[in-house]
Amino acid sequence: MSAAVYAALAKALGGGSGLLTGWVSMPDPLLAGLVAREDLDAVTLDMQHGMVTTASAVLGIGQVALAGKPSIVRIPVGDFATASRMLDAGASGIIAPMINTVEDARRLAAYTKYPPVGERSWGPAIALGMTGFTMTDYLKQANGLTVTLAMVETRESLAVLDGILAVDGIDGVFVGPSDLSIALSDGGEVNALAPGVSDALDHVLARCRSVGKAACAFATTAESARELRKRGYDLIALGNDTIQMRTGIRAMLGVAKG
Ligand code: 3PY
Ligand code: MG
Repeated sequence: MSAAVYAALAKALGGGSGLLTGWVSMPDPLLAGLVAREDLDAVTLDMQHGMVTTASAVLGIGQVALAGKPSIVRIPVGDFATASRMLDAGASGIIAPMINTVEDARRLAAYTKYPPVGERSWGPAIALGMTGFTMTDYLKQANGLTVTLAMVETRESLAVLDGILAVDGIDGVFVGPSDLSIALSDGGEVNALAPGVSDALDHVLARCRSVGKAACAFATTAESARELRKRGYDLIALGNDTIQMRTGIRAMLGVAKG
């Protein structure tokens, strides 16, 4: 991977960029490579709900790089050490779920940004070779060339949104509409398309815009991805591999069975 591919996500993100990321939850790195060859801006490997392990994420980042795309990794809840590790493995972005307090956001930034912004420990084992940077160049540039996104998917998170966005090293937020729908309905429903979620998406976009940080979200349908792009979202996940697999199978079955 070239430094240009590594930096592509950070460079393009912002100002209503409407980037689209694939989302891979199956652990086989070849699937990440397959998704990366579609007309997407990035591929996200999901270590939270997906079955992507540390080893398969590292290999998946390599496959995505071979296809000339940047990788993003969604880490498990609170597993900030894995965020550092995935950046060391060449990920260009980190999505951290359930960032519910300003302290959570500070910890996330600490593990993903080098001093003076954060406390990321030195050791970009694979990223260094992938980018071709000298150690000094990597140290100086990695904070700006990688993207740290805090997930907003609870009432608590919405309540402290401005505080999260004010944390140096947090480049933007990523809305999880399904968890947010559960939270806003007090456990009553999971409905990423609920009106309350839509209002929250508007609110998040406005707050991000006001401080020049990225507004990102997961789309469960193609229509909602298009709608989020129209609203001015900067990065949108276009469903995920399991949604796409089931949709594709059902569509083919529907035709085959008449
Ligand atoms: C959510 O919708 O809650 C997500 O985390 C998207 O993957
Ligand atoms: Mg979620």
